[in-house]
Amino acid sequence: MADAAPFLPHSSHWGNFTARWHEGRLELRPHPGDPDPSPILGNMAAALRHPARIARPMVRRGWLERGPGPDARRGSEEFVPMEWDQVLDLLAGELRRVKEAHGPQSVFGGSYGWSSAGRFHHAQSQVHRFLNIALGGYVRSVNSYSAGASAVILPRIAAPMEQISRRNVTWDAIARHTDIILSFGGMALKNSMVASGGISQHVERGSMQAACERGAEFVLISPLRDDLPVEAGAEWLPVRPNTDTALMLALTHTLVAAGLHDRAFLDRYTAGWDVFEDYLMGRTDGQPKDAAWAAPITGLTAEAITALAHRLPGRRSLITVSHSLQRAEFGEQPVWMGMVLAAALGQIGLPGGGYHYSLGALGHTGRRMVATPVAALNQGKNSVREFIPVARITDMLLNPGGRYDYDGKEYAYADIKLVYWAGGNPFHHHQDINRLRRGFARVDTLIVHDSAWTATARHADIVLPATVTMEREDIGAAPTDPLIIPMHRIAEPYGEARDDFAIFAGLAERLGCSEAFTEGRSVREWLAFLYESARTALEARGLPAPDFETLWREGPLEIPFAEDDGGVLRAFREDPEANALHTESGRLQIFSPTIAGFNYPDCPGHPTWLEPVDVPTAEAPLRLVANQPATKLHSQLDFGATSQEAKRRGREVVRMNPADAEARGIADGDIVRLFNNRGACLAAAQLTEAVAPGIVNLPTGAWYDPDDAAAEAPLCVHGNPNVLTRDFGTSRLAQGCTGQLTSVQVERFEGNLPPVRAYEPPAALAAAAE
Ligand SMILES: Nc1nc2c(c(=O)[nH]1)N[C@H]1C(S)=C(S)[C@@H](COP(=O)(O)OP(=O)(O)OC[C@H]3O[C@@H](n4cnc5c(=O)[nH]c(N)nc54)[C@H](O)[C@@H]3O)O[C@H]1N2
Ligand SMILES: Nc1nc2c(c(=O)[nH]1)N[C@H]1C(S)=C(S)[C@@H](COP(=O)(O)OP(=O)(O)OC[C@H]3O[C@@H](n4cnc5c(=O)[nH]c(N)nc54)[C@H](O)[C@@H]3O)O[C@H]1N2
Ligand SMILES: [Mo]
Repeated sequence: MADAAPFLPHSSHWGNFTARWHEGRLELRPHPGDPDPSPILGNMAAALRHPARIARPMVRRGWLERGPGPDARRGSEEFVPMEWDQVLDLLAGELRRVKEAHGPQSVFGGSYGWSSAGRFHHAQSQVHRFLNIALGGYVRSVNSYSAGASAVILPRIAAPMEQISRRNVTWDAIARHTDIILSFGGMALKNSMVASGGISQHVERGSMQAACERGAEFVLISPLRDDLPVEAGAEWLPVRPNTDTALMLALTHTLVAAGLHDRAFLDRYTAGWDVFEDYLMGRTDGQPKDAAWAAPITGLTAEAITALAHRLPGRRSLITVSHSLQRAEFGEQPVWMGMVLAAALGQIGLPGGGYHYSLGALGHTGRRMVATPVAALNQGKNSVREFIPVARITDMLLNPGGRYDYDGKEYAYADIKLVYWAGGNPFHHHQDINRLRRGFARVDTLIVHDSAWTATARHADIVLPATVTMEREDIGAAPTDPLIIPMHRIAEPYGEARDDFAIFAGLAERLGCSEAFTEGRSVREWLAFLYESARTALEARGLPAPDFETLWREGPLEIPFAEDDGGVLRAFREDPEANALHTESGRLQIFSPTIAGFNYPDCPGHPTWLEPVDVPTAEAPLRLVANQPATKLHSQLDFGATSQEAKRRGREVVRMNPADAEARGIADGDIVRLFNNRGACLAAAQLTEAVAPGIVNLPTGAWYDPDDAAAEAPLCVHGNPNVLTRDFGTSRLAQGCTGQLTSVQVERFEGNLPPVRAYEPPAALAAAAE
């Protein structure tokens, strides 16, 4: 290789960059305008040639020999390599069989997952489009693992989640106006590193520092001290997990008892305060929700709660509630109660004040929107009515025809024969993985596209190797980022990997719908087509609007932000009649007659303290916080350098308080076993005072690596906390994921340490391929 290739622009969910593949190595430079680039970029190099990559199409031998059907051997049988033409014929035949015999309502195509940043090769959009066109539809999933409860409760009590989470208080306004920020669940910088579709500037650290230097006070309410960066200068109140609702009630009670709540705001902008106040003050149940009541529940002192309440009124206060609080039993409650506390303080809709759900969870929040977003791929029309709230997947697979409640109605689970997944990793993201495995054993056929041998790929019947983002051309854009990125190809595809689009185009051809699927466009032509909507919008506003060829040649295009208008809450505050909210009263809903009318004991008509079922017991005395990993996005590129450097002896790190470790004879660096009655996993212990006593913190993301030979129930030897979490909905209202918290015991692991095999291609594969 004589001339070095040029650095070309590309993008990832954790940041824009330029890169080149040079002498067998990836050279990568973060976007030069990014004040705080993410270390997750360090995982990118491994993406290209790691042995965990899937090199060719593979079919599970048992499925080939015995045909489609329920099979508990999924995940432990060997694979047979196949040529592309052969495997596409086989798969097209299976899709035809299932469609004819059982109809599209027997195909689950929810395919939840983050996949990659490019807007065209967005795997989930590709699967949905393909299934709609080729089969007429599929059983879909609604809402997300991120915000299952809020997506349902927020529109009923305030506004659609996107409005509250993305078009609300900005970091600029916080740096300038906010006096005190009560951050429930924190705003860890590890989280805001990530933004779907890409991000060019990580502004959170600088904004928090600017606010702090101006004199803003940050109060962190969280079991982990590092849920706010040192730059925020926060005071830490280590609340007991899943008791925030009780704390918020007590703060509100203290305000009301002292006459410090904003009655004028409540009268003008809210509905149902009176009903709620009867509950708050104990007039309905004889129990005032005061600080003395909340102290033993939350693990804080009554004095600390009262003192905090008195710091709030008369100042520009901001209440932030993280996604994590609602990824737990009764997750609707803290989201709702956080809004009510903010309403009682009367700052909602003012610059830098009020209520923000999920601020800092992603690099999308606290920003302005861009004026002209790039179009998304049209997914076509789905004729199938059946759906599930996304985290009910195992329930559906195990109980065809079973009834479930959701948002005021009753539904039945579809009878699923075929599951199609591309761009997600349910063996990472779903709770109680050992149960999920039993669910997947029930279907006829599981099809997975991925670039690497994740546990999901290992459990599939047909595995198709997908390119990684740097192996293809795409267009990067997010509605909260000012750059449109022409994403150039950095390296040739690994092995025989193909783009998801190319795989679906090959299947569409075999199923007689090639033209409908591709619309006769090449990849380049699709990119130009998606970009065109943004270009014409720019042109209409008299802004620079280069054509696609120019964008492709000249690199990232900066487009202007829309003004910071404070979103719907500001508009509502300014004129509550003209800008009424789309809630049942047109106002902020403190008591909801509609929700009360559903008669759900797990989600009553106003925010309520409900005692969680999953609390520590003698057998499982510690609370596990299974939060997002700092060194990767979910399970993606777990084999990358940044992720690997943070592991110890190849295992994910579980952090715990030194007192809890000492009581168990655990030293820093020891391999420990975390267990409860659902499962067990190994991890490496790290002792730190940043974790409150009684808490252990094992983030998600380590690839599930079951030692099926283990004497007891399967043991994940690598540290995936989802073998421990409980597969149960937030409530009958939203049925959201509750994976953030559970109860466990931890002990030193004695005996022979089983090796981590998570990144080795399936063991029998090599033999079969020889
Ligand atoms: N216990 C617990 N569990 C949780 C959470 C928690 O807090 N606690 N958080 C939940 C949340 S918020 C979320 S969003 C989920 C995330 O869960 P997922 O989105 O499923 O996680 P990822 O690891 O990002 O999975 C993406 C997969 O897509 C693959 N991929 C990437 N690009 C492409 C592509 O172009 N084509 C194809 N075919 N594949 C591609 C990657 O290799 C990877 O395997 O996890 C949830 N799970
Ligand atoms: N680096 C990185 N960033 C990410 C992701 C990733 O995988 N990696 N995933 C992205 C995605 S998809 C999403 S949805 C967001 C998720 O955003 P979040 O759900 O907010 O993120 P988590 O890290 O799961 O949780 C944040 C913190 O909440 C605290 N917490 C947990 N339970 C409680 C509780 O009951 N009370 C209180 N007060 N605090 C509690 C924990 O200490 C935890 O560190 O993150 C995004 N950002
Ligand atoms: Mo998420």
